[in-house]
Amino acid sequence: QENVLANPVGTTLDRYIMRKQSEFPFATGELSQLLRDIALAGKIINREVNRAGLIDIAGAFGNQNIQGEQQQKLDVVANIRFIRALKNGGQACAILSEEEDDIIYTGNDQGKYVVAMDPLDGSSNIDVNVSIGTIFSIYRRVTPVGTQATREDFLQGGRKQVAAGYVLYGSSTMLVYTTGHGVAGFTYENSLGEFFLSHPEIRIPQDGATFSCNEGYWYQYPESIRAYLTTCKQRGYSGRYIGSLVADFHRNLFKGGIYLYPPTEKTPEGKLRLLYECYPLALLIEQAGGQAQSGHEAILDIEPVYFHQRCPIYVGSTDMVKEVLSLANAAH
Ligand code: AHM
Ligand code: MG
Repeated sequence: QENVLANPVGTTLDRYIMRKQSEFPFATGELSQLLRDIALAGKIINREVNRAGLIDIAGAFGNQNIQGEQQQKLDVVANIRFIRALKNGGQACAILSEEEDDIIYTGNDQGKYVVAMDPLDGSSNIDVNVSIGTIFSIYRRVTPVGTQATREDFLQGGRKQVAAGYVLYGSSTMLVYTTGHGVAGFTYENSLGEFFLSHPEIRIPQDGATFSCNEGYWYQYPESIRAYLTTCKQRGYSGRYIGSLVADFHRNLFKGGIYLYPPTEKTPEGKLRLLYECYPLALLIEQAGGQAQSGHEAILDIEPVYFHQRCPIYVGSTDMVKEVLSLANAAH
């Protein structure tokens, strides 16, 4: 494990990605390049997020006024920026976004990868200066290089992800990602415009004392979930719910805890989307030593059927996820 403090200059994300790539002598560097493109998209979205409060001030965006984009909502802007970065990068042949119904073609049919993403998650927090995030999930395409990507490329299933991660726009901006060999976290240094390795090998505590869910739905939750939450309260656990998935997930990843979005009467499949919310976070949590379950199976084992599919999710510290599942199973 790298001693970050011993190296005052620090390891930039670019250098880290390059060093990791050299561990795979047969790798062509295309995935590395794609990860760098995603980091660039993160920086660009970070800039937009940082000046979100200025959005209604005439002239604040200078030249961009003529593009008219300053009138758009920030999640739409993030979607545009992200797609543009991947188009310019050339490694992704197609994108699936929460913001759009169908596949977005980048025009790079030679690209070997497809990316599913939620460009700006936490819509209820965007306008009120509360942490929000970008989530991404990467697959190697199954269709031949040089042809147009198809649904199959995106519907491979969570275990086929070759990389996944998120950018959290919080008190600091952080990028956290995995390529299936552990989880690393990088913190953005604004004045240098670089992500620096700050958390080389992230492991989630085995157990925790924090639960994160929207308790406003209490009377819609299944009995077994209410029983679990009651147990948490009897033990004096903390309730923490930001309402931004990335931020809630990130806190629990570092401190231990569980995030729950159970089925409710109104949303029997839960609310969160399988392809660009649940799969990527499930890969991250498994790589960090935690668990992500739907109530019936591991999230990564869920068969994907359609793009904007939803699923219930219980994700976080292994012991907590196991306990909620044992109560749910006992109820059946
Ligand atoms: P969004 O994609 O419209 O932003 O919805 C996803 C968000 C998550 O970030 C968050 O965890 C959840 O929805 C909150 O939902 P609720 O308001 O029902 O608790
Ligand atoms: Mg979302």
